[in-house]
Amino acid sequence: MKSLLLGATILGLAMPAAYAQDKPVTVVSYNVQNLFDTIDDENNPQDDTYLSKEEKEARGKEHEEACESYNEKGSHYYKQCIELNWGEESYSKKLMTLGEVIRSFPETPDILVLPETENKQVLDDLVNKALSGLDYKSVVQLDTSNNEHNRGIDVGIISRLPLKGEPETITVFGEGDENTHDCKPTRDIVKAEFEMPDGESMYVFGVHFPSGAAYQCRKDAMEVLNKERAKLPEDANVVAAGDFNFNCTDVQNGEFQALAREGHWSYPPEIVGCAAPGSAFYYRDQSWSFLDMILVSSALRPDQDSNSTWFADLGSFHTVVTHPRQYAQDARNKVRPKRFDADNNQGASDHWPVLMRFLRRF
Ligand SMILES: [Ca+2]
Ligand SMILES: [Ca+2]
Ligand SMILES: [Ca+2]
Repeated sequence: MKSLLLGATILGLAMPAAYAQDKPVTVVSYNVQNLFDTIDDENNPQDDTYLSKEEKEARGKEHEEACESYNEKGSHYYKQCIELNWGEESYSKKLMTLGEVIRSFPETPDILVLPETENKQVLDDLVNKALSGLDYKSVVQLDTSNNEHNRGIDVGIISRLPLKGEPETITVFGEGDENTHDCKPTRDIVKAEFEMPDGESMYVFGVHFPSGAAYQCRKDAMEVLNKERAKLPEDANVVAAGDFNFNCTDVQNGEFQALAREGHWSYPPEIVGCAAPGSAFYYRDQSWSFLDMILVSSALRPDQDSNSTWFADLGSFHTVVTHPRQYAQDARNKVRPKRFDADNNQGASDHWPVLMRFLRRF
């Protein structure tokens, strides 16, 4: 009798183990701050900023004229176009630093959305050289964004999960297209469908909306995303991740929230305002913003009826700041993201990565 009881107790204790979580699927968005290769893309006048000093000097007047064609003479960007020394050493250091940062995460991402990548080659280099052995088998970088207005940077996605179907890009404001607020072409939205470990589909939109004062264009870009999301079934697993560029004022005045509601997106409770934490820091007004976010469709809410076997742990959303190269500090010892500086090859990016976990429903 005693042994029977004991057996029942052990069984009883063992029960909850059946409910233990499988490994979560982790999504990270990381704006990698101008990940350019060192090769001149003949179709892109603007990648000439990212050449070695040696190459620029050899080109002489021709290079100066190229710089002047897409930068106001005397401006910061003009100066950068003339002076930046983007040689093999800087490129390699940048690549390996990003790899070290990503490897330092307690959990390396299953899906990694990467705004500000020049072309597929830089992502292949990242995966093969800096992230080798981590099993990133899906590399999405369609290199379609307008070069003239955006330096030729695109949003890329790498993943351990297999792709389903062909990824595609959505033009946000087309060249020569009429749009309400005269917005210039911006980075294309990239859309990819991945196969979750149980076979379910997960749609990922990678975004990089207009920054800074282009507030109206940022809102219009979000409307484009909302329209694309509406083309997918209401009960689909959908994630939108990337650099939305909504600054903390856009959040404080409720503009971002209104657009998120319109697109039926849920977002993490950390998205509130201008105090820390955030993924980017504005020195001018000393404020923090989650320019980088991860939004999810209703089907991924744990508190809503859903046929999905997955849900988003919205509370798991946070910055991942795990490597010394990610840190800059001011005189008062306050920390913020440390941008990569080609002069000394220090730093990583002017953004911190953000992470969210996706778990199996009980
Ligand atoms: Ca290039
Ligand atoms: Ca070029
Ligand atoms: Ca490109």
